Amino acid sequence: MRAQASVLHLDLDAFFAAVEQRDKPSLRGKPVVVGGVGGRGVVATASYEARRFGVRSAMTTREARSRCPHAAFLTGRFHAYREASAIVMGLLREASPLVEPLSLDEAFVDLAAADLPDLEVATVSAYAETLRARVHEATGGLTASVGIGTSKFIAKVASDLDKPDGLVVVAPGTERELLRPMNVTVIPGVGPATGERLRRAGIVTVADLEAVDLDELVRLVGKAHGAGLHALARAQDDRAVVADREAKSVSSESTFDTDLTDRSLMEHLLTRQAGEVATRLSKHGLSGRTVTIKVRMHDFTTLSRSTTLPSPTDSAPTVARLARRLLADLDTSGGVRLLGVGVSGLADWVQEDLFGETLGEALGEALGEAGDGAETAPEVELPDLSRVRDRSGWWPGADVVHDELGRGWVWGAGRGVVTVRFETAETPAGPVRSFAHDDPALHPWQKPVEDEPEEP
Ligand code: TTP
Ligand code: MG
Repeated sequence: MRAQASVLHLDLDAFFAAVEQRDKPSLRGKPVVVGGVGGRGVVATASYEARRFGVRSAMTTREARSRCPHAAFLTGRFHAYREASAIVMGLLREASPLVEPLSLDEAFVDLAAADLPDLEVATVSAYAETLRARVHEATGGLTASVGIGTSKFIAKVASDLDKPDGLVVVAPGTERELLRPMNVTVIPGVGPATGERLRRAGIVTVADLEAVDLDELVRLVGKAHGAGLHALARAQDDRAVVADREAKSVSSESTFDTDLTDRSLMEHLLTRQAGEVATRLSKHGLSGRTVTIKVRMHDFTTLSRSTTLPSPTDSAPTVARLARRLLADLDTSGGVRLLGVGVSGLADWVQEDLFGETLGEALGEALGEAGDGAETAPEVELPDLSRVRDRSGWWPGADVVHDELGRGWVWGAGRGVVTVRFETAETPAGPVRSFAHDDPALHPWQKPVEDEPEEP
């Protein structure tokens, strides 16, 4: 714990839903649910208007529909979320060289490394308000909640206290007071299982937890966990803000605004991504031992699978082969919305020349294949991804463009008819028109593909 409140945590409000409301003026101020809209889909997030009806992240879309039938149910547009995220992270990096992103919409910022005259509560508060205003302006209207405190733990707790569009600075010395009445689940690492174990022992609040001595805690939740809980219950947290976590891995991923089901296409995409990753690795003179794939399913569950090699590689065929092997173990029959390949466990050297053959053999064994090292990409024609649509062809929320009427989004589709609302972030709420689903004047609109940012 620091002497001054110099750790800032920023988290965008109802992130995906807020981006949708920004880009779809008719939905501003209305309940919006983003997630898998199919029969087995789950909610990724809901606007605060929808949360009033009890809609929550990870709830089934079916349940969300029954709680808030009049909400707009939209499938995600990840290109727009990534773009907004990049703008926000860029602003934070201007504020301080020490920025640690945790996900697309949240990050820690070390204000001790920022250019501030001092770290008094008044100074950091004013700074945070400026930052929030900048985020609002640069993203075209997204709001962020910010917490500031003497540690990561406190900053993160604080950013949640006055959500949405809030700022809470926890003055040094008031941390324990703040935590005491809170439920133990506020502590990082206390999930439902640990929370339940503690509850059975009569420990519900942080104050209850504080009263338990270390030995007893270790008995309750185990040694590693017990020590951590004992410290965090007393607001003791010395974790540093670590910048440039993305430098610890190199990855490439693509999101498809619709579900991919063709296995050979997925393999082809992984192979291509492996090639990109390998190129970047060798460009920077890096290699890595762990190959990871990331797969987001049709219902927004995201899985990752990884495998570790005996020695580092920067070889495209090797990464590709491992990636495809990892995919082979996953059931993707429901459809896939995102695929990615990453290499981590980086070293600044490659062993290939000296041990190339040995490595090839080791790999072959690891893969249960002959270690001949020869690699051929599967023979598939790569379709134009802008043409890959789901079964109905048009999914709710998708960006479209009409030859005469311009840009809009799919409001609904079915029975051969697609209904579009013609509006964008820059227009007022626009008119609604329906078309035959194969109307030649109506096209999917996609942002031109850019280089994917590297993943933390
Ligand atoms: P969160 O920051 O947890 O949620 P949020 O920004 O929607 O709402 P708030 O912070 O105001 O409470 O997550 C950020 C985004 O991550 C969210 O908009 C959607 C996505 N997400 C999922 O896809 N699945 C999930 O289960 C969660 C929690 C989030
Ligand atoms: Mg958020």
